[in-house]
Amino acid sequence: MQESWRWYGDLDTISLPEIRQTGATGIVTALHEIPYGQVWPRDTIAQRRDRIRAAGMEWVVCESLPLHEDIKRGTGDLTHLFAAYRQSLANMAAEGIHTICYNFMPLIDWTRTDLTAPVSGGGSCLRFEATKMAAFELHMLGRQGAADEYPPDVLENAAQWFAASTQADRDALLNAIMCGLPGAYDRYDIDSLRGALATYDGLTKSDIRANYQRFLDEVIPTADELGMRLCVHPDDPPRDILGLPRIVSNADDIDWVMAAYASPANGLTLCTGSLGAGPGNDPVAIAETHASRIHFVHLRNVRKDPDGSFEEAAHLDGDTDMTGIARVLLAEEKRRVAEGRTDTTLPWRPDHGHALLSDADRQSFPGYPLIGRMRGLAELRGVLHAVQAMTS
Ligand code: DNO
Repeated sequence: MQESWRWYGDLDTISLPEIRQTGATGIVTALHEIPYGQVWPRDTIAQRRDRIRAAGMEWVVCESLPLHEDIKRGTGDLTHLFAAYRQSLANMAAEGIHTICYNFMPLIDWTRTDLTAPVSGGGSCLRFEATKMAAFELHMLGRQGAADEYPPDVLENAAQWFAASTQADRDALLNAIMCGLPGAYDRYDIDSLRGALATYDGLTKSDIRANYQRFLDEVIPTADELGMRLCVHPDDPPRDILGLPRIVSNADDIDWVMAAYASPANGLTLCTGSLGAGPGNDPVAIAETHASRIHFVHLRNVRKDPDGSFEEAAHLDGDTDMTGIARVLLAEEKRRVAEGRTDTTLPWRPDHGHALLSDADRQSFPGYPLIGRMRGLAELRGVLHAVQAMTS
């Protein structure tokens, strides 16, 4: 397993020399400044790679090469968008980057309702509160049909939260929900969000699956030829959000994706945090089933509440069995060695972290503070070393 760390390039307040001190040797990054749908130029990729190399690390995974919304929605003539995606892949491969993470979440990426929820021992974490999500959908956005998706007690709590909330509370909630996308992405206010949601009106899960199938058919053959590995990131949280159908949320969905195009180039980012937030999901079982197609790993833990709320727990706390995950992944690496595969070292990163100690004084992307992530990295490093030693 190779320790890696997400870095947001010039948008990041954490520098490469600081990251080097965490012990990570791999960098996970993207050309966040390039708008969706445009080709990533070779020289810009090379410059970014060389900058990382000069700091003593390697750019090991591209997270993410995002898909233009038209591809997910299946609107218009997509020829130029698929061509641009393939060209970006070719440019990345030419500069030595072969592992590409992306997601197929319509419109918005990860979703939380609180960016600084208190943690009992001090510090803060990201949290998804069913009550607040319902309050947002019903009382701020006024989304038709939202009431049918929550149990009565959550609806009642949502009405109470809204009645007691100040404008500042509501602004903070909108900001938290819209915060999932770093870099040069669209941000919505309530009106523009309504407009954006309307562009998905009438699209069902099977429509989105058909659009995803088309994407795979268009790009996986190229990735195959280039010796690349694409790895889809699961939905976060793994459920429909704002009425938008999500199709990479559970074991059945992932079975579908893997079967939709049977090639190593069509792989999975194992995100234990995203999958772990689904009450019916068993991340260890999913990892076992699809081990040979996992190309990148996000290790994170969550603690779930019965009403669908969850919060990001410390990396070894929470509901997911991290030692079990370590066992599966380390066994998979051995299996790959025995099989003669070349991709025998899985890149992983501590995904998110609590904001701890001086993290609060430093502006970083929500979920991506220095000290909290370094704690997660160090704890997980210990687990991986111990499991490795016990199983070799
Ligand atoms: C959140 C991340 C996601 C992830 C994308 C991958 O912190 O895990 O934003 O990068 O969904 O495309």
